[in-house]
Amino acid sequence: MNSMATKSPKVPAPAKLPLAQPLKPEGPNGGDSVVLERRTQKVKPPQMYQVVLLNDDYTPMEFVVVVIQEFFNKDRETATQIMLKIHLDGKGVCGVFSKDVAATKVDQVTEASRKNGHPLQCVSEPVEL
Ligand code: TYC
Repeated sequence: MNSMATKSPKVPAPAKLPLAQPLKPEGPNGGDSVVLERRTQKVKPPQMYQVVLLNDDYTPMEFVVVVIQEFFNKDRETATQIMLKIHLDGKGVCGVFSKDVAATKVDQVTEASRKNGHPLQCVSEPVEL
């Protein structure tokens, strides 16, 4: 006897699944998903360089303040604070730049200092991470 043909179901049919949802997803991401693997990061930020002025006994304070204002775009108050820090500690950072820009700052400061007869020393050094 064919029960399907003669009997009506005793339990209601389950609610139909939404059409968009596959009945049998292929794996945890479904059928058409792209799986991204985690990789170690390859792109690092570029090494930056701090431009440092060194103290000496001969360069006038006023000249150093003007140099810091002109070449490192500091206002007079900030430039004065940096100059005094150099005077007291022996050295001080005037700015942080890419390698090429830092080298240009060193050249500009050194040239201006020699032209004016001052022994002011300016160097660049890689910023520690
Ligand atoms: N020590 C110098 C003076 O007493 C001033 C000075 C400050 C020089 C900073 C260099 O980088 C310097 N005249």
